[in-house]
Amino acid sequence: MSTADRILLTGVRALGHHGVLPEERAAGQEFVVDLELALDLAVAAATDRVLATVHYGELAEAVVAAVERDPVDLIETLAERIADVALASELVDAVVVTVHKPAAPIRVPFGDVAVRIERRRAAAIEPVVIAVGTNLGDRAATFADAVGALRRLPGLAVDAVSSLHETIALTRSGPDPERPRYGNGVVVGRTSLPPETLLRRLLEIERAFGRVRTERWGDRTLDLDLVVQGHRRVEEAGLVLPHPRAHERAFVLAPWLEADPDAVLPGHGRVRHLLAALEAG
Ligand code: PH2
Ligand code: MG
Ligand code: MG
Repeated sequence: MSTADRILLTGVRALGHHGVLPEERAAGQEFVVDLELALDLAVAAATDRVLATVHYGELAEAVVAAVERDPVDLIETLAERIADVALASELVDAVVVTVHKPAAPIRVPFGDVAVRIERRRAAAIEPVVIAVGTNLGDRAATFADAVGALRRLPGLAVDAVSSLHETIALTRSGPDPERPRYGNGVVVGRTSLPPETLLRRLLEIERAFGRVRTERWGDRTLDLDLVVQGHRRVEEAGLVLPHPRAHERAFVLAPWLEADPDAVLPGHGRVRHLLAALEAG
């Protein structure tokens, strides 16, 4: 399990009718459940809000309900059912479930019998669009190398890459033909990373290409912008999704349309139409 934080809930007891033997089905017996939940507890600690974590009282009651439900033959099956209960909270990354059956029908003296399983949430795969811009140095080489770095990024699969479009630098005061021209391109792919993590990786790549952030809208060796990720709407200090200016930037829309002719910018519509409107206006 990757998250270091844990919630431990042990010795939850409930009566169930699980087992292969008819006597077990009829009489029922005690099952004892231990849970180890892996989830990030930092937000709960910082906010002191139970909504930011898993309420262990509610979890315990859900476990008891899972044991008391319709009988199954195997404690393996019961353990799987309980793992699903624990993973029902989106906050939980992974869970270890131990199901003990201390009164199992074993014809020799024994201490305990149990199964233990570990299950983790499958990472959601979301489509993602990344805009690339460069207007200092060898722009074609920078673009090719940046795409290479993106292809090597764990958790990102690159599906399509536009060609490099030469564009006039857009500055705070409008298009400026005196500034070095930009090479702009777009990479379309899929990711299992949360957008905050992906953005951090993009900034690391920018830094590896010698990007220094001096003035906003200034010349840059490499700019990697997250344009959209799935249907996510994010409004944080360093990250807004979808990108708030993508719809009015031909230097994003034109390469994007080339990489994905069916592209849609959530909240604004088809990239094909947005670009046509920009070029007409
Ligand atoms: N990026 C900017 C500012 N201006 N102009 C062009 N042509 N292409 C860009 O990628 C670009 C820009 C800020 O990121
Ligand atoms: Mg940018
Ligand atoms: Mg940027």
